Amino acid sequence: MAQDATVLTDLSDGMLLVTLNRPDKLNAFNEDMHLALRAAIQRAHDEDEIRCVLITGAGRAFCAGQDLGDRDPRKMDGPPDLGETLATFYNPTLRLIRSLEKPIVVAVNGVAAGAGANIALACDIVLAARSARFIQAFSKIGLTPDAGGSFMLTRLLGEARAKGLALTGEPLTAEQAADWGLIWKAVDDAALMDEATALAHRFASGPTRGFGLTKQSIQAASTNGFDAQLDHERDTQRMAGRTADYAEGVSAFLDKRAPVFRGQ
Ligand code: LHQ
Repeated sequence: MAQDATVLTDLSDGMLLVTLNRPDKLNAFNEDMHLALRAAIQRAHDEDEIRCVLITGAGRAFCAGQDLGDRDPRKMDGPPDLGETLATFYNPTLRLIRSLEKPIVVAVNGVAAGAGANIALACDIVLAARSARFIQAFSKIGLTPDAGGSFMLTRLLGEARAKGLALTGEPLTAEQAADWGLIWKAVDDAALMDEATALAHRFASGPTRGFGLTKQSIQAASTNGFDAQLDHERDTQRMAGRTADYAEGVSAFLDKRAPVFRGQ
């Protein structure tokens, strides 16, 4: 593992730990970090051995969004095409996160701003240190929520709170984020990594295919109507019922023993 890499990865017992690693810039995204994060998530798609991903940030921040030093308008010939930046760098990674058929846990260890906040919110289980803050920083620089933020905020919080956060750019505490249902849990700072790691390891030894189908099903419910979602449940349960882990889960229950899931 190269210590100067913009993203550090470490695979242990089926859990891929992914650490955003530009602490001097509060882990803001430059092009290299974009590509390295994408490669890490792609690896989780490709390798059966990986059964859960845990993402966190090095140093005192989780991620401050786009590196604005790379976007200095005074050093550009004309107005930038930020749509192109999203299409090239952010959106493919967000699609990989949402389509990964394995749980992604995020340990938000400090401030999460702009696209940094929204990438965390696109993952499956968000734990945040009590000292962490979520900031929709876009309005402060004349931009609009991206990296899936307009979707996630509105789905998770409703229009009033989504607009409040996006238009004011005011920081939201981890506690408030949990109370509002934006994240799973606020955790004492000192306990964050232990708790997140224990949860990620638990997922890494769970019924991986069932987890993947659960993730798909809940995401589909954001856009499906009731009838379409019943059909979706029928199809995903059919697939889950054909997995070896389902057979193991029921057998273990009937045998009154702990199941041993193999992710198959
Ligand atoms: C940074 C950054 C940063 C560079 C802190 N960049 N250096 C998509 C499409 C294309 C373009 C535009 O963007 C997007 C999506 C987006 O993400 S837009 C939103 C971009 N992010 C922001 O606007 C957040 C900017 N940062 C902040 O507001 C503050 O730094 C926060 C509130 C995150 C933290 O505040 P503090 O704890 O007071 O830390 P600090 O401001 O002192 O920052 C520490 C260092 O990190 C500092 O560098 P220095 O050399 O002075 O120590 C900052 O310049 C650097 N840094 N964020 N995004």
